[in-house]
Amino acid sequence: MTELEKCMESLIVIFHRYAVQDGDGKTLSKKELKKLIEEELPTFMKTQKNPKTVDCIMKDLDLNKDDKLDFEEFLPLVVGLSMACEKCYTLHEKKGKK
Ligand SMILES: [Ca+2]
Repeated sequence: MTELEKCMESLIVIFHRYAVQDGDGKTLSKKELKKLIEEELPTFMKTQKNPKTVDCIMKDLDLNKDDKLDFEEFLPLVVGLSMACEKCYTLHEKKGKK
């Protein structure tokens, strides 16, 4: 597998690892989302001072308002964070060149 394929597989595996915890393996409940963010995105969590962060993320991502995130609804979180990381990465690159 290529690196990108491995990344995609990891995303799927991690999503399902947390999604199965309440018996429903297809969606993340708020509790599962919180656990996923705390355990898999600890650096992001540390930058978030607001205790309501997870609630806000859930609200933003839950497009069909069923209080659960399916894989499609979960992806924008990863995409959004990746874009934020990429911006930092670009900044550091520029700094490094100077
Ligand atoms: Ca939903």
